[in-house]
Amino acid sequence: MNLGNPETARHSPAPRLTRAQARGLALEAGFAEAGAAPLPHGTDARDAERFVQWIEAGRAGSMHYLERRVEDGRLVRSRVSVPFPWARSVVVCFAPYHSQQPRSTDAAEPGRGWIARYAWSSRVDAAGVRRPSDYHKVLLKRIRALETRLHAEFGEFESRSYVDTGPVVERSLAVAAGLGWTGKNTCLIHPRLGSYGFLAVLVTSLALEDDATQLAVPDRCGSCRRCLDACPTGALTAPYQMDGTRCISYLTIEYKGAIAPELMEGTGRQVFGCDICQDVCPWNRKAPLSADAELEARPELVNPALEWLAQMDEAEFERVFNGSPVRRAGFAGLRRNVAIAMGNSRLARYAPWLSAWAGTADEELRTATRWALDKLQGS
Ligand code: B12
Ligand code: SF4
Ligand code: SF4
Repeated sequence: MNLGNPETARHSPAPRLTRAQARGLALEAGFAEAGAAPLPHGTDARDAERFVQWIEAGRAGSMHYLERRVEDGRLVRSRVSVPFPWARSVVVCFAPYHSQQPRSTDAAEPGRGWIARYAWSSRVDAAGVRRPSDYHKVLLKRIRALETRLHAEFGEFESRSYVDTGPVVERSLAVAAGLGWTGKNTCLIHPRLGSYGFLAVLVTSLALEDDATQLAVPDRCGSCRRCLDACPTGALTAPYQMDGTRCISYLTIEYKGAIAPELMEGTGRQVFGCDICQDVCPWNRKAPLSADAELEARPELVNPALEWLAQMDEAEFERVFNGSPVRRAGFAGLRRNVAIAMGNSRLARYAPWLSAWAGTADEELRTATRWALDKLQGS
């Protein structure tokens, strides 16, 4: 292409991104898989409708950032074109975090809590010390490297890179980009890599070459219902439908406040996030283990003893979880979750911990503690 000759430049069509090119550069940037979709994509209107219904049914609970609207009333996240009218394509990348450690659904000693697998991540630094890592930071670096690479290739164009926190429904874009299908547990399942994986998206104003290599991945859940049957709080209200306000992941990470008794019961031993509907999924049995050196499991976070978490003061919490996704729950939130897990353990040895917390001014901890003490007394 001769961009040096103004005549030629005026008449040659704008360069287009191809799927193969996007995928190749994403893999070079450190992702395990990637796909791309033109925007608006083929199911844009359907997905927008689903998102609107989800929000209007109150499924987002206290996650008010999901409910933001523009002046004309449209939900910001309903379509990529709402926040980014210039968007013409999206590259969606997948980074697996599957590891050899046990599942939350495997038998464990009583008195062990559960921290979601995605939050175990760590890496060994230059001095040989293992440090907590957070996928947001790790993958943002990679998706920005991809963005820089595309700018080197195509010059000036509009672009935005996100990992989790952007105003887009990443799983919807991942399906459109051909990365997998939406499972009945609402997770994006890659046919080879399973669902233990993070998504990162790059929205661009580049046109995508219509190269016809895109094949939608068919829904392979079939007649399976394991996730629906295993969800302890009834958060999966129907296949592909999640009530966020009942999900243990929401309750233990996002929700600040006192949790309803029946949901505390269902929370079981999960003290941060929840893996149950993925741990029972047959597509994660076949998935290869992740070899990502920046997302390696920290052994101490696998089946942690509730005593270890309970004895932490704020300084220790910071020391253990600074740089880790677990920090998002906050010290007070994690302690509330530990109190609930202690109640669900029915182990009388936790009564002194719970009694010591019962008089706290913190309402969320007080409610959880009193409920847990009742459980221990009833056991
Ligand atoms: C809010 C949020 C949550 C909420 C709500 C989850 C939910 N199901 O909506 C809570 C706190 C509960 C949560 C939990 C978890 N989350 Co979260 N979360 C998000 C966030 C920020 C927004 C999701 C959203 O917009 N939800 C609204 C609904 C409508 O959108 P959705 O479920 O994502 O969309 C799909 C389905 O709803 C489906 N759909 C809707 N109706 C119907 C009907 C039919 C018939 C069909 C087929 C499909 C369908 O269409 C969409 C895609 O195709 C995204 C990041 C992002 N910016 O997108 C991460 C994200 C979805 N979370 C992620 C992760 C890792 C988790 C947890 C595994 C963490 C954990 N271990 O605790 C759990 C998984 C729980 C689960 N079963 O989904 C990953 C998911 C990766 C994957 N492989 O799917 C994301 C993409 C973050 C990331 N960048 O990696 N999360
Ligand atoms: S993450 Fe846990 S609580 Fe949430 S839908 Fe899955 S099994 Fe249910
Ligand atoms: S457990 Fe079964 S129904 Fe649920 S997501 Fe996996 S394959 Fe689909």
